[in-house]
Amino acid sequence: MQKQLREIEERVLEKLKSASALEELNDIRVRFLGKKGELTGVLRGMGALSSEERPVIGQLANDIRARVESELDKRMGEVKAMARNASLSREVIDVTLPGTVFDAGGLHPLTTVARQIEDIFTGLGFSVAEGPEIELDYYNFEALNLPKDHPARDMQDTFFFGPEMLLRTHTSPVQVRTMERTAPAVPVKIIAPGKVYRRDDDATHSPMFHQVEGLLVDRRVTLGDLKGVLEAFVGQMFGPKTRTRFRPSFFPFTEPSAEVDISCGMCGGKGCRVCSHTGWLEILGCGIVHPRVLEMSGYDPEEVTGFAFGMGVERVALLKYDIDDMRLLFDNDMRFLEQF
Ligand code: 2U9
Repeated sequence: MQKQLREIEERVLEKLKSASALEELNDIRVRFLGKKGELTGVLRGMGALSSEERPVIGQLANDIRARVESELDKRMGEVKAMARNASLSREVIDVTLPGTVFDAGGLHPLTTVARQIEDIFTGLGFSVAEGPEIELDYYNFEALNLPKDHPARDMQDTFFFGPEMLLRTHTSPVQVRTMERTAPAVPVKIIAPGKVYRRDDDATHSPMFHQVEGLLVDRRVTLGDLKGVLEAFVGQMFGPKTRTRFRPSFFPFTEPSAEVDISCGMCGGKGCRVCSHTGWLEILGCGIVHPRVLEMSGYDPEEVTGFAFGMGVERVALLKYDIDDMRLLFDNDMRFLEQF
């Protein structure tokens, strides 16, 4: 029996040496050490041995089992390491190959300009407020002193969904909603950037465009405050040498109202193609908030006053970058966009 055990041991160790796959090693484990394995089979026959022989053979069988198991584990480790190395060498990366070049993305010029405008006003202490693009007639018109039959409603050809719902034609409803929420507390000092919609479509108008409007309501706000804020804005946006000009104008929601021109950056005010030979470029509208507008949103016009302004982001971008057709901003032609 001793001989038989030694012979099994020799054979197993031989097989282990030549095995090169995990499946082979598992087979060997089952065939020799398993419940129906060879070694187990031999041990079952130990009942026939004498009581002197039994412990000797038992000891030998245990030693063999231990040796085979340890050799098996060792080989398992080696075979696993070999498999790992083989897969690593298949995955070798040739770092000398040319890489894949990805084009870096960039911001759309409208995004850049909108953020610049926002940064300047937040730097002056304004907060950013937002609101819905689908609005009620009340917030877009009524609360801004534009009742149903008001002729100035025609200034902003509107997309209606029904008698009371529309696509906002300006971001002013955001200021109205903010005042309603805040009244009668002061100050209200916000800008409202966002998309607006009007039935207009040509080289200088798009049916969807972007506005940034501003509103400051507080005690004793004056036209001087409005001029100071807008001059600070123009200086930062178009350069400190840029001059401003306030021309009287009309809006139903402000009184008095003005349009603001800046000196033409192309010719320095001498007159050129860009400024239609006037030396001036119109960039925004503004005014002192109409007392009725304050009143409708819960403020006492005897206690507080306010100023407001509004500008088209596309218009500012056209002026800043000397672009002559607004549609270029919406065509998504990379040859155009890559220039910014
Ligand atoms: C409230 C009160 C007053 C916002 C204002 C303008 C003047 C203005 C135009 C500029 C070019 C619109 O994009 S554009 O077509 N806007 O001239 N906007 S005052 O006045 C407000 C707003 C909200 C409660």
